Amino acid sequence: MAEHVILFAGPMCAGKTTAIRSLSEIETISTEAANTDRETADKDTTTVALDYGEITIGDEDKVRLYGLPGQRRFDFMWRILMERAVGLVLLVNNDAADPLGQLAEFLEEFAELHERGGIVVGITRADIAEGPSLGDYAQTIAKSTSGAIIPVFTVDARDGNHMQTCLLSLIANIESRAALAYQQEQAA
Ligand SMILES: Nc1nc2c(ncn2[C@@H]2O[C@H](COP(=O)(O)OP(=O)(O)O)[C@@H](O)[C@H]2O)c(=O)[nH]1
Ligand SMILES: [Mg+2]
Repeated sequence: MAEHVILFAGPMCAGKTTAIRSLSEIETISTEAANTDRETADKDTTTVALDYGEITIGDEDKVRLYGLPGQRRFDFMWRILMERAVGLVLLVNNDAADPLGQLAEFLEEFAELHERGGIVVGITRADIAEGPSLGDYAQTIAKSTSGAIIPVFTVDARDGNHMQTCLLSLIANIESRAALAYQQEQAA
């Protein structure tokens, strides 16, 4: 049985906790604490530690889903989990103050994962906020990365089907890279 660790990252309110809840087959574990950063987000609680859930793909592949804290002051946790991760679902809320800037920042922060694994971008809260177009997001991705294939979708983090599409496209990407690497190794 193959196991994958997939991370969920993105700004506060991007829908990380919600997405993991929508996907997980087990009761998710979320560590929330009082939000002390009301200027950035007017929420009562915010994720300071981790969200955790699990989903099985097919009958074999167990996927461990970890939601990372959105605030940079917790970014030591990003690094610890990044070492174990094969892929990243990067969620950006369309109603963030500067969603394209946030996207570029997160892509830079997780650059190691484009090279080693895969990234998929999900744009959330597009139903409630008029923000940049998918084309704008795709352009930011093209500018921020060199030649990485990073799909971008509009998703609703509350919708399990949307999130499964997102996750499956990421896993397909990861597996095709692994297959390619294997072929190259055999040919060498
Ligand atoms: N309308 C709408 N609400 C969403 C969407 N995605 C997430 N939300 C809501 O946005 C809020 C913030 O989500 P949360 O998962 O707490 O964000 P986190 O800070 O990234 O963990 C919650 O109330 C979600 O229900 C979306 O696509 N559309
Ligand atoms: Mg959260």
